[in-house]
Amino acid sequence: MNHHTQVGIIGAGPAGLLLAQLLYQQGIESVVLESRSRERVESRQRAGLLEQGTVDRLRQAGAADRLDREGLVHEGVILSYNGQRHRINLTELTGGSCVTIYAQTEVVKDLIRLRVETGNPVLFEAQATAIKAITSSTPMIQYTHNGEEHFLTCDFLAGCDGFHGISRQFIPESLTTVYDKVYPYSWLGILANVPPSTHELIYAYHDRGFALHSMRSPEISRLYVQCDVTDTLADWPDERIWAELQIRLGTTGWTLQEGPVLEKTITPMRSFVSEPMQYGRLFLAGDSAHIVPPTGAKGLNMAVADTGQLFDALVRWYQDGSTTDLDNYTACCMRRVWRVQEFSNFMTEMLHHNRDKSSFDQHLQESRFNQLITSRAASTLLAENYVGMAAKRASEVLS
Ligand code: FAS
Ligand code: PHB
Repeated sequence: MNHHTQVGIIGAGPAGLLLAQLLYQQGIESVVLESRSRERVESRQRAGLLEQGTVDRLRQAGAADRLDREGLVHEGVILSYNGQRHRINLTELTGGSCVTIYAQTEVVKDLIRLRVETGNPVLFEAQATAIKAITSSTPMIQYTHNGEEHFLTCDFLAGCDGFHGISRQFIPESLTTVYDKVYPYSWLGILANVPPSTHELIYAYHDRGFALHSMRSPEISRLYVQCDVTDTLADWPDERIWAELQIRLGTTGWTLQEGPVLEKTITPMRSFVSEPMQYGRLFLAGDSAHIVPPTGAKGLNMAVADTGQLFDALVRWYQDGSTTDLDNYTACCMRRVWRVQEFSNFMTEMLHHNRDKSSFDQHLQESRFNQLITSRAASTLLAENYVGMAAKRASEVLS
């Protein structure tokens, strides 16, 4: 089948779905192509923490009713170093900003439901296989759906197909610069049917490895332990996970509640940037252009920030034909992307145990933690980065 739309979107993750909904509100039509089933996309456990900017964009899109009812608003976060805890008062240090715990699975469900309710197509199990005529005014996505070949022409293409998607490959290699850093450890994450043991997140450095105490609801906990890159789930029976969590998160007078493990996954840790984020009428948004280690809780939030930037630029083009914001898309995104890459790297290096590090570097790591708990300036910088203020202001040079 040959068909046409204004904006062709590859990927029904947060980036693709939010872009489609924002465009719909402006009367700009789009088609979302998603290679997996709706059930798979809605059930994949991933991010859990939303910046204020992300919540604002979801409200703008009319997709935040359930988020506003069920999201857990956090005004602080706890850092722990070998059992020594310190609370970063996010709201006090940032003049009122906070973060919200609301799972990516729920964001995706809310956006898909909106898309379906407005009668706009998300084609599930539709695999984009090629992108053509990218530098023409009618680029085309070739895709397979229900065993047949289809061709979608459009004004613009949004490559929202994640790190393993195809769109990044259609930017000529001669124009592309890739920045890549692979960390020597992974995260094992569990979803547990047990109420969280604290009402805020705990990021813990321990000589045995990093651990994170997060949550999904007052009934469900989300926890992570650092593991080796060669580990598999078979190396981590539930008993071992809980034993390590007890040690790494433990502190005097506090008990971590344990419960049935509902889901278990291992995620590698990587920092990656591909520049430029555009070529002709193709624009990348989200993980298709960059990924960060989840220590800074930024992946989903960066995807939403890219989407907002691309949406604003597309609306300007449709309204007055101006290409200024589209031409500046990569430059504007990159300032924010590198600010977030730096913060995610800082949090990852500070909080993970790396036995290959020299003792000198391990002392630097401990000193960074001590600066956070003794310097208001240091903890303010962390708070601004964590709530997302710093990335939003990445272009505003102090007078
Ligand atoms: P996504 O990867 O979410 O979506 C891309 C979509 O495109 C997918 O649904 C895919 O099926 C589809 N697609 C790919 N190729 C296609 C093709 N050829 N045709 C059609 N569709 C195609 N971030 C955090 O902030 N905190 C976390 O704790 C965290 N944990 C994570 C755990 C894991 C295992 C992973 C992989 C990522 C995690 N992230 C986390 C980052 C994650 O949340 C991403 O930043 C976020 O999903 C980015 O959203 P999108 O850019 O929309 O990409
Ligand atoms: C999560 O709840 O899944 C989560 C929260 C904060 C992070 C990473 C993951 O930094």
